[in-house]
Amino acid sequence: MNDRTSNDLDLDHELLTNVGVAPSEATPADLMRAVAQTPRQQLAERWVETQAAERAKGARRVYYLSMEFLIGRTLGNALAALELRPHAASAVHAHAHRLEDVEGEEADAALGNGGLGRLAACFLDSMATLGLPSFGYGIRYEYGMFAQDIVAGRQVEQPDPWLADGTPWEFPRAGISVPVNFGGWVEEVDGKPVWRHAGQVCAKAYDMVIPGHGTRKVSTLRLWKAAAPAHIDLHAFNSGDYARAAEVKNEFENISWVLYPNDSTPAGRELRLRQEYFFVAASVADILSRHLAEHGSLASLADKVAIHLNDTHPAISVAELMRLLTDEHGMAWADAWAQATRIFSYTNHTLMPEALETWPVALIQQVLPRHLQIILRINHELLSEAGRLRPGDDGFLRRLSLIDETGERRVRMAHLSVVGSHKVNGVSALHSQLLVKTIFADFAALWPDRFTNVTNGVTPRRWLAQANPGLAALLDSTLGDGWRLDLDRLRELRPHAEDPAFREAFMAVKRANKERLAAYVKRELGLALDPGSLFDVQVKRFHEYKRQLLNLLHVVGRYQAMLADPHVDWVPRTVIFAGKAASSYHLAKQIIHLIHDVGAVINADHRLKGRLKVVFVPNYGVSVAETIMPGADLSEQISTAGTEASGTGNMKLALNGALTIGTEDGANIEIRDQVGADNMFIFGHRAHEIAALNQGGYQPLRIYQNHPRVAAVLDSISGGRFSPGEPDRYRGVVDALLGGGDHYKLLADYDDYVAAHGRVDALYRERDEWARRAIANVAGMGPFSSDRTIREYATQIWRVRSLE
Ligand code: 26V
Repeated sequence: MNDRTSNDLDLDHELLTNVGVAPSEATPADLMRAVAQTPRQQLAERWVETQAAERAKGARRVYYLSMEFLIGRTLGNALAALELRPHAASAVHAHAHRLEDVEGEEADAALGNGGLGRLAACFLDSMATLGLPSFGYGIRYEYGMFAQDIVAGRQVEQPDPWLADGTPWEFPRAGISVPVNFGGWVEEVDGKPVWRHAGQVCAKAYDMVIPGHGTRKVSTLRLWKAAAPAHIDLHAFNSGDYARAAEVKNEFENISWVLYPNDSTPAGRELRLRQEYFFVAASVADILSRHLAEHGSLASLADKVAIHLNDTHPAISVAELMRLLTDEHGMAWADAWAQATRIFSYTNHTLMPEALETWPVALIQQVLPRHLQIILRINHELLSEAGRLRPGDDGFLRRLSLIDETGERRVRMAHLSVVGSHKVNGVSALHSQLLVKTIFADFAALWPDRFTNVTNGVTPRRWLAQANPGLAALLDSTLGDGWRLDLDRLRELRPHAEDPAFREAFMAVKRANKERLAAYVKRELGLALDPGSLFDVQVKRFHEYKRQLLNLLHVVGRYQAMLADPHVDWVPRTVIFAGKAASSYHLAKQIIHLIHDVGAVINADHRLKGRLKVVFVPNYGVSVAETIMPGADLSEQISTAGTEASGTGNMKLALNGALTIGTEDGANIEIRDQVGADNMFIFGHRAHEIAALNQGGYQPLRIYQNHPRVAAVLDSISGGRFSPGEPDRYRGVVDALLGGGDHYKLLADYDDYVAAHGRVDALYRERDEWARRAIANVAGMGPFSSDRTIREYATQIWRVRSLE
């Protein structure tokens, strides 16, 4: 079927009629808006068509509930999906601009913190591409992830007003507005509970159409904006009290103002709980009204609806669905529960105990009194079932309970999610094994079949085709273009690794990408990089468990070794860091500062002859990642074994031809199984060995005392070698290792890590051999397409099928 609109972009017309500027005066930002109009119109048509087809077939749909969607920019992806890119490029050329520059005018939609949010965005791309009837539901934050400035080596957070100039990509659904209630109390009326709420806010729907690639099918990302109910501030306005009217309006609208940037400790704030319930209530109501419109009765709900909980943030939807089915629609509790547990499924994204979400019972009582009653009833039934299985085992019941009774009583959202779901999955093989051995061991004893694994993946459209056009073109000319929709085709690269001409072409692409990255760094930081040096890259959120500090210890150790032996033929290295630290995470911010201080000393030391450089690329996000990933030679995936649930940056880097230096953690293990252990640099203690260290009195001070090289590195940092103006600046950082017990075992893995870097250097000297192994990495990445991941969810968990 052909689009009604022509594929040739009439930019002058769009500029005049949609943007409202004279074509001769259009800025690149104007051009961005003008170019967006054609894909926007085509997406609108495809959306209408997709909805009609799904409705006509009475399709079962999956609803992906997530507080975060880290979308990044949309224009490039939309043009590619709609096959409009050549048309757009020539139209922009006619205006004497480059399409890449015009694309660069779009603000990132950074509605997420990191891995979890980006995974949700990759999943939408795959759901659309596979033609799965699907909706993502989330919050239309006015302000996304904070922008990171670096001032004198320190992180400074700036607001991210990504909607300030509007976005061409949203479709406000004026007719879709859902009232959401808060607070108040519960009354019994004729023996039935009635929630007398104290406040109400309106959820207004804004859709983003998610294009599928190689299909006309699209998916929908429906984001909710909080608004005051229309009646509310009329009185203040009428009486001319605008300040009071604005205040009232703000009290309602603040719910969707800002993404919680806290990736270090769960934000136990009331506003956060309100955000969670706000988007859950609007989404579940929307799902039920669509179901009733299409099928007329709720009896078939579980046959037509799958709801996925992306982490525990939407867990309150279990209680909300029960409330709607029983209180509002009069369904019997047991029938409603049978439906709910067929409908929900849940993904856990971290084992770290401090990251597991709990809410004080008293707060839920205050904000959601009816939901608390429902949670307590679910708990009662859970504990009865468990008590029948293990009579008298109070420890078992206490550990399973939805309520943590130690100290202030709190609701365990992970437990609510497990109890309400028919499937619970981890995000890599190791992570899923550890889940049933640790935090969910008791639930696994109760319901062993509920637990499963679905290893993460990334979309090859954004992370290869779009981010790395050079490699994409080489793959197209070598394998054809089928890899975009069938990443397993990359396997066919293996024989080409033995072809010298292919290796040359591959390395030329890598070189060009390194030059592009170097040019970006030059523009942003004024720092010149040597594209001939080994680009050693660690990009991710800053967390102690991810061990950016271990990387930096290696850098300092190498610096000392180079000064001790300047005549050795050192392999030139550029060590690149990027990532944000949660604003309240002091130690993580200190490490960012230390990276800058170490960089300032090393980059200015002429004795090194430019053979070591340290760079911190500010404001890491989706668009910055698209520039960094293709330019990396070495991918640092060095978390303490057993701590990184999966990682997805590891996949993006390997897919772009970087070799991994990494621990046996998360998906690194499965990547190794696919690309081959010879093509990776694995080091460090394994998860069970780390567990043993934790049991057996690990003593980092011993390592310090017995390893002069470790001591020299730590002493130089704590002694002020990199902060001469404030010699004590990094005492605390080093104390966390030596005095604080080195929780993440940096010192235990240091020697093996340095040895692995020695193997990296040796291989980098053999350019041809490096090329072979880099190609082997790309060739092995087929299984890490999010298309594979989504197929597994669709068949094993959601039981949804493509309409085609
Ligand atoms: C982690 C931690 C770690 C310790 C301190 C407190 C804290 C708070 C939040 C988090 C992140 C939790 C959720 C998350 O983003 N997990 C990430 O999900 C990705 C997608 O599945 C996965 O690739 C990452 O390994 C995982 O960290």
